[in-house]
Amino acid sequence: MSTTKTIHTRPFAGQKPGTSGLRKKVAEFTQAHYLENFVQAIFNMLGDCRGKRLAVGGDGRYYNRQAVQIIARMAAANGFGKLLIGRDGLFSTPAMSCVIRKYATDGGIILSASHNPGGPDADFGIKFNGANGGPAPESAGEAIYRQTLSIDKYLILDSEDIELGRIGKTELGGMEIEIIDPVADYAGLMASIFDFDKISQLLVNRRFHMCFDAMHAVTGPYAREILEDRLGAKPGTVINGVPDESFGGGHPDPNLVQARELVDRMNGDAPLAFGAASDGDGDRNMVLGSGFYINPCDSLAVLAANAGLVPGYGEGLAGVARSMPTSRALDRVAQSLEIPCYETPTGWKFFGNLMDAGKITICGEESFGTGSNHVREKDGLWAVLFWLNIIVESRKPARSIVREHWQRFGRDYFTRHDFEGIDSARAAEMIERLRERASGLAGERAGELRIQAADDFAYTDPVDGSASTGQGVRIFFDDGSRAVFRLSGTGTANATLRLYCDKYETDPSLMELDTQRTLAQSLQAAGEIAGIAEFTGRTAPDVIT
Ligand code: VG1
Ligand code: CO
Repeated sequence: MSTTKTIHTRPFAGQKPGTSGLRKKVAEFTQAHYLENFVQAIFNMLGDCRGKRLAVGGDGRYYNRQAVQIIARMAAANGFGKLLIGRDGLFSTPAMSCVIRKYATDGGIILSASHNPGGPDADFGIKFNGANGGPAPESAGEAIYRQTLSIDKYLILDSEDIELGRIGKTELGGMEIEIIDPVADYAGLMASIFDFDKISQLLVNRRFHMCFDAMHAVTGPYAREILEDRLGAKPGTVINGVPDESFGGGHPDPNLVQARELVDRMNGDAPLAFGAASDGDGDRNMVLGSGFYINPCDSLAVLAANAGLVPGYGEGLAGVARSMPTSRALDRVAQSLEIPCYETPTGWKFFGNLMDAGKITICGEESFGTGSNHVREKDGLWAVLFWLNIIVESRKPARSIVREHWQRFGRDYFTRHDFEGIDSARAAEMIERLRERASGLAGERAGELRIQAADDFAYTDPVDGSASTGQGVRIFFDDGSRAVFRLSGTGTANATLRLYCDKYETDPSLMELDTQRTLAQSLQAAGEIAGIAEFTGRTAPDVIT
């Protein structure tokens, strides 16, 4: 017999969700009561949980399975009616969004710290998605945080672990548990959007070789089933496809630095036509053409411009959206399609309302995240399939598609410079000082450039009117370039400063320039205005994307 226990607890400081849920070191998460407090705070925020239905799963990192067991016991004790769990405790973030929507659960809990490294000495994370399948909006995040500040007890069942490896239904303390295949529903959704027959013809073609790097994270089983099993891509197309608790010791961050193996293969003896990588929880993607890096801002714009080639978007796009630091390449596509383009703060939680209200169909971020209203999350594999569908319909390689896009719309050169592991107090001081000065910067000279306008980005949700302030300082220069400063909200130690920079070019003969050189002057000016060297002690960024 299992019995419900009431455990007395005390609040932990700092359980405030960031850009994408709560992320901390594993050592912090595994302290007695730490995870439990946060989970109970989610349940308290939801109110009366009796009879409610919840989906649970994660990216397979260290502590994923234990966390699923704890959540199951707590859900049963709190009176939930049903729990849907991905087999082995797995769900990619987009698949979770798909499952919440398909089975109309009251929400879902995703165990992931996305691209942050995994393992006993690395990071863990937890995020709550609502009934629409999307990340909890800021107001819900605030409500959860308030609960964590006053929590004094949580409910948990005293019971054996449940079997996570076998598909089927069981019961725990009166709550139904159903273990489901984490891939099937998602794969079915992809098949309903894209032309699988045509993509399959491309992938079985002896001359078209591609590689998908799952980076030892959750996308492996998804990519294998969809690309290799359903679409017939050659065995071995998916590399690093078995989820590992510490992601093979790497950072599952799809960029040129972390996805080294993919990059090497792209440039190897047998050149590949197309390459892609996804992050820890499968919501972000990097796509590469043959010898050609595709900037995520351009990728987003290309998807929007070519959506008409994909069956799922044949009826056209209602509108599009991008996060503020993302380049304005998307805006140019929207203008030509005569559809609205929304500019939101960083993080997927701001897109959900726009999608629910039918205002946008496709959206994305500069950080390798793109998605559409098929779910309420960014979706890495979806973007890869989208690209393949465009390639097969246009009969052009990825590289030509991007080049032709630039010729038609002009090119937005874009880069992001990350200064990692910097002192949190100094970083906050730097941003604070920029904020205070922003409104007075217009007209000032900075190196060779003059500042045309500057502000501290604020956003009012056009659907529910909620306001979000302090979302990044923007500086617009008189040569049409733009610099943006903000601090990362996904790290677990110290601070990371992100400096984003873009510049629009319309001269057809200037479409193939070096990005860093093209943006050097603006980056230099931005660095001087903010005093990056002075505040961070750094003269160069740690990561450039
Ligand atoms: C980063 C990215 C942001 C993305 C977020 C979550 O946030 O910049 O665009 O939405 O990660 O992505 P920040 O606050 O560190 O800049 V994921 O794939 O970690 O869920
Ligand atoms: Co992610």
